[in-house]
Amino acid sequence: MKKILVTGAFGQIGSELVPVLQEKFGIDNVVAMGHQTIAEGFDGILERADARNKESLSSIIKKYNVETVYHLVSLLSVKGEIDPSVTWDINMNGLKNILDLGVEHKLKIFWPSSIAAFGPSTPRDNTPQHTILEPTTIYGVTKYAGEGLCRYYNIKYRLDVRSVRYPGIISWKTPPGGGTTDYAVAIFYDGLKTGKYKCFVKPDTVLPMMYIDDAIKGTIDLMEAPLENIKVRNSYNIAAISFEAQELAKELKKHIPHLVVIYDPDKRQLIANSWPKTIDDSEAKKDWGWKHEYDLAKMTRAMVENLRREFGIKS
Ligand code: VAH
Repeated sequence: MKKILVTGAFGQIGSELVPVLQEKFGIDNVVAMGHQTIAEGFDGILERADARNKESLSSIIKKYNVETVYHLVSLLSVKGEIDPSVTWDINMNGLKNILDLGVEHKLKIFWPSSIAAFGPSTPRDNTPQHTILEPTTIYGVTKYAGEGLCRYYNIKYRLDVRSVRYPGIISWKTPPGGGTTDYAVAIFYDGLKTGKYKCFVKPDTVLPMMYIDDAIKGTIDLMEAPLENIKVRNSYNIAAISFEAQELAKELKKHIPHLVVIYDPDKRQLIANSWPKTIDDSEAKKDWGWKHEYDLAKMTRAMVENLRREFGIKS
């Protein structure tokens, strides 16, 4: 059987996508590629490579007769601002390598964009699928540019590359990383471990969010949709739950009554202010049946239950 390659396999999305793909397609049919981050005790086919090295990618694709690639390698919004040239190199040259190899080997490719592709001039409520995209982070610029590159490769070479604009993803397997939306992960980690959390955005900050299980199911559903159903070739809007930071804190307090949240906005507030509050995902619903299952209460319950088990904390 031809194999699936997941690059960025040990990041927030990859750490949860790989086990689901292994379960669905068999552990011997999924190749997990990491670079600097490799999960200890990982069970499966493992390759270490830099997505900026096209030769390394090519040899992996040929070695395993890869047919499908989930290309997840990316520096996120906050870490991406440290050195924009490195962010452009990793996010864009890594993507172009995969697209070029996709044409060469007739691959089917998934690549995540983000609501970070939008900017302060984008309508922030019920953000349309087709609208103004003027991102103000280098991460957002690479997502906007990457969307254009994916659509170009589909038009020019008929490459079957598919994409969604992930909102903030809330998950528990990996600790909060370099993202602006990661306050919504850190509040669970710190809240459960210490009973306190210092939030880096204002209490009334609204951002579109999604529980990881919805993101993973939606990603695989998109990849399994019939080719003729895919009408959007830059990147589909998908949405689940939008809430204020203080609404999340209030929901979490139902599980941790003694939780104390202090709000101390920092420069990440400026990034959050540039992103939408709610997203119109009607085209994804119409074209390939996208729908989410986790609302705020169900997501909060799942995060608390999984992290209590992970940390060995009694309820
Ligand atoms: C970030 N978690 O905060 C990412 C995401 C929509 C934001 O792309 O940078």
